[in-house]
Amino acid sequence: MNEILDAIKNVSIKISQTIKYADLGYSQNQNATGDNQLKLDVLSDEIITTEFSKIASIKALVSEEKDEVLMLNENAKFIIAYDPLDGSSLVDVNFAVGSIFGIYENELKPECLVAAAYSVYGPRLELVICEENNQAPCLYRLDMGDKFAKIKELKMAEKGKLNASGATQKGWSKTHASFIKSLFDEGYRLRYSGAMVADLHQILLKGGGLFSYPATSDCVNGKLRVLFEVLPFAFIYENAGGATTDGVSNSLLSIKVEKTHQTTPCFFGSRYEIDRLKSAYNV
Ligand code: AHM
Ligand code: MG
Repeated sequence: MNEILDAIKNVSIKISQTIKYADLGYSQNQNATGDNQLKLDVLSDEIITTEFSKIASIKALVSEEKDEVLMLNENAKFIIAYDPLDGSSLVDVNFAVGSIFGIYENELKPECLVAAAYSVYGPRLELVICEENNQAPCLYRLDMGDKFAKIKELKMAEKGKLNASGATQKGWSKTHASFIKSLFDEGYRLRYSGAMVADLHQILLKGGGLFSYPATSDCVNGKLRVLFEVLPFAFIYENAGGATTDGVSNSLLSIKVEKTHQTTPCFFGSRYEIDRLKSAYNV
């Protein structure tokens, strides 16, 4: 596992350098869910594939930017599912973006998730790692010597003040729209950049609030991907004392994974907001 976490540190530094200095623009390809792949998405995916291919304990890689599972070592135990560059369309406006990693043992299902991490490419390079279940995630920051220094353990408060509500409002259900309005009526402040990593990082570091990406009339299963985006963050939030749901079940970590690029409605937050959302959604 340490080898994998070291590799995540290395690729985060390399991707951060690539974002700073590489040429921007669209590549000719589309990924499995039909998005235009930015060159930076492809470069980031290549950086991660190259680095992880050196590690004997990794069985396979599953990437948001690859249509198929990439088998590395048939008899090894870890499968890594990752989004190499989440929020990549925001690089051209110089917003913070990130990479997300879920480390699964033997099978791609939530019960097999053994660690999760994400890096944030913002004014600083930060990394959050949750090394195992029932352990608080830890915040690291790149120091002047290009080493990740441990900053602190992350614990969420019971209730926050931020409300990050994603997706096109005209496609929201009445239930969702009135719930989000009720949070604003209660005094919550809007914070939404459009990069999941940056938005969830803000809520986690500020102690609490709600991030939502609901089902909409045109995307009934939401937009965010279960294996690469949703489960790693659910693991981190719940281990930080927060809570999650898909609007139907008690936790995002009880989702049944049926296909690699599956999406789901998702809600992450501190306990108070998720409890309120569950009662609004009749969970
Ligand atoms: P991406 O993986 O193609 O970058 O898409 C995922 C991003 C998330 O980072 C973000 O939360 C969401 O898409 C924003 O979508 P919207 O603009 O519909 O709110
Ligand atoms: Mg993404």
